[in-house]
Amino acid sequence: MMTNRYNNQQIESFAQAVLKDGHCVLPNHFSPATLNAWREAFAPLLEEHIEREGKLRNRGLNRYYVTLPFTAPFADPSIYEDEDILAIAKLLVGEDLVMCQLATDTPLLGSDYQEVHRDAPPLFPETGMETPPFQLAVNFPLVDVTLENGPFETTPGTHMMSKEEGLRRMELGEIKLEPITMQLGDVMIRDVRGLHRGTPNYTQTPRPMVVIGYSRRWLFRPEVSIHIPRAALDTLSERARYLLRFNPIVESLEDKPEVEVYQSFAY
Ligand SMILES: O=C(O)CCC(=O)C(=O)O
Repeated sequence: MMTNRYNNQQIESFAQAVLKDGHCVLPNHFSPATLNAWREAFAPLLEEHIEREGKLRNRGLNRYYVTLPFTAPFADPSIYEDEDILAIAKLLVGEDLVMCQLATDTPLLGSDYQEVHRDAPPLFPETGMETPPFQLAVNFPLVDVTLENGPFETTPGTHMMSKEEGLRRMELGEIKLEPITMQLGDVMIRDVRGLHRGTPNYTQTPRPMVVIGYSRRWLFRPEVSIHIPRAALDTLSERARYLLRFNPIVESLEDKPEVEVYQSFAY
């Protein structure tokens, strides 16, 4: 039985931090043993990915976006149905939220600074105005993230301004990129509109960062989806089936696109 670590007031203040700054971090939230098992299972997936489509280099040199298969160890309700994370996410993107993405971002030795970007366009670009949140990334690393192995860098408050305005204020020095170092087990919840970038990994060890996407029920991002094996459906909780309700059901996880669909990622 999954339980909350945080009380309502604490949940509310995490949600408030995301609304104000664009992100919050839940320290030591997931079990390192679980994440170590993910890291081991992920290593061959990364290798296959690099062999298959490494030449596309769409995330920058030596940096890869890899979708995780919805199977063990990654199809883990203790992670994607975490009570605290769902409670915070519901305050931000609604009680009827959906889970729409299960993937990883991994810089390796030889990676570089990315262009500063957001992960979603504004809903109403012609107004120049931002809205309440509609898409969240729940990020957690599969190793400790230090200043040496490519910390994610983000900027407070830029999710509520246009990209142009955010870049202008960065240029003026009013807003600065902040590296987010993390321990294995820490979880970041962020509004994907915040201006951010990946940074170089100067070490020999890959730095996988998982991304679970939760969004408003009406948002469709054709770039991402989770293929749910039909045989797994009966094993899911009612809540999991609800969270995953708009994802494609497949007969086999082998029936997947030749290359990652999510190639164009920066807005
Ligand atoms: O992995 C990271 O630290 C950031 C990657 C990123 O922002 C992206 O590829 O969109």
